[in-house]
Order: sequence, then structure tokens, then C-alpha cells
Amino acid sequence: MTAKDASEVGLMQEANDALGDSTELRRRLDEQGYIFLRQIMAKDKLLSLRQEMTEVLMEAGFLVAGTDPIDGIARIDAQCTEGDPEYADVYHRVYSLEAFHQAGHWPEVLAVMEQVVGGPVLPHPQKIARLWFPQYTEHTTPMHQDFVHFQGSFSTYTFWAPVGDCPLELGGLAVLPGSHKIGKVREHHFSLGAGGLAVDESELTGRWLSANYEAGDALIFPSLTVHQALPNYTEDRLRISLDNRYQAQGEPIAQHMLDPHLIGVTGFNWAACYAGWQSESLQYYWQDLDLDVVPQSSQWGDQGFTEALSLARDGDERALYQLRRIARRDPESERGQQALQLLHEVNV
Ligand SMILES: O=C(O)CCC(=O)C(=O)O
Ligand SMILES: [Fe+2]
Repeated sequence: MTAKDASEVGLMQEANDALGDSTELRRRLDEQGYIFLRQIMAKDKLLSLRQEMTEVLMEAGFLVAGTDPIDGIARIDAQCTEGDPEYADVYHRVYSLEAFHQAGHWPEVLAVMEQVVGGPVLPHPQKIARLWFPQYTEHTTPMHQDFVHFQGSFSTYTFWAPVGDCPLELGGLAVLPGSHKIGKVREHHFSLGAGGLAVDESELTGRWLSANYEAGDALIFPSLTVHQALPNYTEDRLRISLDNRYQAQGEPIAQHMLDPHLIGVTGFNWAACYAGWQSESLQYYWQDLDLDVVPQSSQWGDQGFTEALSLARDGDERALYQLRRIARRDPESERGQQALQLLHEVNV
């Protein structure tokens, strides 16, 4: 379950030659479990989004004061990640940027995603950004399939794009080609890192692939493809990326994908998100569509939590860390109470 080193990964094949040919793009997705596209968005659009995001991050104290925000130079002592209240607070300020949501609907992105899904496309309301600190590698996104998190349909596609150049050492996404062919959701187990669930490395074969990404590049894959982030080994750079989701309009979508990301206990909602927006055109855009909304299953999240409890009982440091995080974030909740009780029992 350890994160891959950049030296262990190969480079992804580019699929730009198939752009405009939906059948061929879909054939490659079927065959490889991913497509990697160079420069499908204009670099300056990504850089102006980066400017807006990093200004918020500077003001919020994630970046070193006195540096140029666009350089994304992280304050190491501000390290935090998904699941931490400090992260959610800053994240939702970034999340409220209108430009961040617009990026998921740029015409060039929708044009590609229509070819990928083979018809009218639904961009998920739940957009996602990742703000990944350097020197924090135990919190790297572990190997997983997205279905356990996003659910709905196996034909939901992740569109992952760095907001700024992302060389291997900054920790971009890596995929395991062909890993979707199993055609089902694999066993996932407790892990640190985004999502908190990982596939066991011993279940996997093949060579991991990634890229020295540039702003404007995108990686697209369906929800059964196993992927992970590479560790951010830079000395001081924050990795900033988008991972938005798309599906054909008729496919089922899980209820929680209609909510903002990481709402947890923060009380953040769409009204708060939209408060400073100039335009209404993307506000609640999905409410006029005839969607097949299905309930979220808690099965994987519950299993991960149960595993964390039992690992923590045996003294596993990562599980203890996770339980402390849950107890601190959400002490009144059922999981918070269980975490507190376990921490009390093992006396740490
Ligand atoms: O960017 C990351 O670290 C995680 C991204 C991911 O797993 C996804 O987009 O599905
Ligand atoms: Fe993922």
C-alpha cells in the first residue's frame, strides 16, 4: 500500500491523435482504462484560475507570506489534509470561487467529455480540488478505484488536471493501465490519504504510469481504474489540481454527488458557495435535468472505519492518527464517540 516513487513509474501514452473521434477515444478507454490528453485547455486559463486559488490560499495562511502566491510555496507548519477542520475551512473558501466551478464546464472540457461518454454529458455538481502539501507523504492519495467514493455508475469518468505544471516530484496522478478490466469493485481497506480507502498492492499487477504534467493537460479514466497520487517530494510546493467528474446524462448518479465536496460537519452548502458569484448560470444547474439519483452506500466508508478501530486497538499508528482526527473534528457524531472511546481504552 506504499505510495509509488516517481522513479518506478512509466509514462502514459498520449491520446491527442484520437481527439474528435469518440469511437476511438472510447476504444482506448476500454483497452487501457485511461486516456491522457496534452494541452486540451489553454494554459493561461489554468494559470488565471491558479492565480485566484493561490490568492485565497495566501490569505488563508497555506502559503508563505511575502512570496508570489502563484508559485504555491507552502507553509510547512500549515500542513493539513482532507478530514482536518483547518483544511475544510480553507478549502471551502477556494471552493466558493466561481472560476473554480466554471473550469468544470469550459466548452473544450465538455466537448472532450461528450466524446468520452458518447453523448450528452452531465458534469457532476460536486467539483473537487486537491491542495496537497509537500513533506506530508503519508497522506498521499492511496491506490483505489473511484467507485467506492463516487458510486452511481461504473461509467462515471474522472477528469484530473493540475492547476499549474505538475512534474513527477510534485505528486500528480498515476494509473494502473488495464486495472478496470476486472469489471467489479475490488476490496478496499483502511488507509490514510484522500478517501481513506486503498486496494492492497498485492492484488495488483502491471506497471504504473504517470506524466510530467503541464497546465492544460488532463487524465481521464472510468471509476474502476485503479489509480493513486505520487508523493509530493518537493521541498516546499503545494500541489493544486482539479478532479471533476462526468457521466452520460441518463446514467445513475449517487445523491451525495449533488452536494459540495467535504461538507461533513462544516455546514457548508451551495448557498454559501454561491454567495459571491457574479452569474447565476451555473448555480443549481442540475436541478432542471431529469437525473437518475440513487442513494449513497456507506458500505466502504463503514468498513474502513471498522478496520481503523480494530487496527488502532492493535496500536497501528496510522489508524490512531485517523481516529484522533475524527474525534477532534466531530466528537459528537457516532463515529467520533466510537473513536473517543477506543482512544480512551487504549489510553493514548
Ligand atoms: O489528486 C489526488 O490526490 C487524488 C485524486 C483522485 O484520486 C481522483 O481524482 O479520483
Ligand atoms: Fe480517485
